[in-house]
Amino acid sequence: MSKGRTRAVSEERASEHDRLSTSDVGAPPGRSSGGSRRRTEPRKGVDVPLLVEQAREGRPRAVARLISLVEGASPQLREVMAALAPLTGGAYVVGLTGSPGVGKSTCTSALVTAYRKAGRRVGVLAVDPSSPFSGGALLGDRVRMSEHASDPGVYIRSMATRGHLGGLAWAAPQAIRVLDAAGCDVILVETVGVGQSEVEIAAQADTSVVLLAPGMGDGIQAAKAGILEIGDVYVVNKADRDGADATARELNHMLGLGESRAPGDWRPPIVKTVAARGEGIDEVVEALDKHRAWMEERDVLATRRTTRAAREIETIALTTLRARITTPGPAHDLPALAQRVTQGTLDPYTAADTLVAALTTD
Ligand SMILES: Nc1nc2c(ncn2[C@@H]2O[C@H](COP(=O)(O)OP(=O)(O)O)[C@@H](O)[C@H]2O)c(=O)[nH]1
Ligand SMILES: [Mg+2]
Repeated sequence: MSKGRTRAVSEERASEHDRLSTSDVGAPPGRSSGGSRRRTEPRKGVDVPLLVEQAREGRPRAVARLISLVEGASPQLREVMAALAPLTGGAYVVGLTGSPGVGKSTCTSALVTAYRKAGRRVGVLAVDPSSPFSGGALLGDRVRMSEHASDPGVYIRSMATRGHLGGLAWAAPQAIRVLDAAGCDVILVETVGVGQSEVEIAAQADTSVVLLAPGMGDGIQAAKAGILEIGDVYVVNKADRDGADATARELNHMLGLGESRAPGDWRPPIVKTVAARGEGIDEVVEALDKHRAWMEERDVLATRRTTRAAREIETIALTTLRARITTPGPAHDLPALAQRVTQGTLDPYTAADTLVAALTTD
């Protein structure tokens, strides 16, 4: 970071640093991490319209602050989302999933390079749904993304869920909206870990990329985790290593086993890459473009996005309901109901009916 810049510029620079250095302080809804309070919970009374305007102009600081409002579940979150709504829908969201160490961050970084060469603005969101802490994996991501740290056409942000159930499902789509409104043409969402949460993230992407690498026992893992169903594009990374062809063959075989495709259906391609050297990345971009075109031709994209929005609404509604259930109101009292169930004077189903009825009248 240069010290010789003008104040305005150095502020921008500082915020670019911010977006990297805050990468592991993402708080789940309703919580914040102590040391980063200042950043994750911007002071009250943020001028949302101004912030949104600045984000639209592509100012990294404004983008970073909007995402912080999202992560910190700011009271102004609703205002932010209302202001962003008309500005979204322009970005193409690509999800990258796969086991830790397979090369997601390296591949993401290489994709950023490719998209930047094509003049596209890129947002990167690295999310860690598996761990309550953002440890080594995200730290490594920062190193692998660092070459883009000073590029004003790239926003990079990491989020950890800190073990908060549903936290990621809740926060990630909102962060994607911020990047979308900020004018990103492409948003790359990298998830760490394998499992259900990863599948959920894939549901938020327009196109899902599943990465594998030779010698990681990935084929079996992939089948177990059900990620063979979510890939629109498969990448066998580390093709410089022995066994890449075997992994690709095994994958091809496994994908074929589950085949019940009609003519015209999408057949997920398998692309071999050496992400560390940027090899095969153009082919990945080509596969992503093809998938996008395929979806647009058939209205699949619109359907996917509507499904995504439905899940998003559902998640927000459930989060709201859960909060109301656990906060006693005038007509409902969960602890009191629980006590009656324990005493045997009420059955849990009747108790639940009472609770649900009370929630809608309270
Ligand atoms: N040999 C080889 N190593 C790679 C390749 N791509 C990434 N790596 C290395 O694999 C390690 C994990 O990469 P990373 O991108 O952090 O994986 P992630 O955990 O999936 O994000 C790093 O040391 C990378 O340098 C590749 O194509 N070939
Ligand atoms: Mg990574």
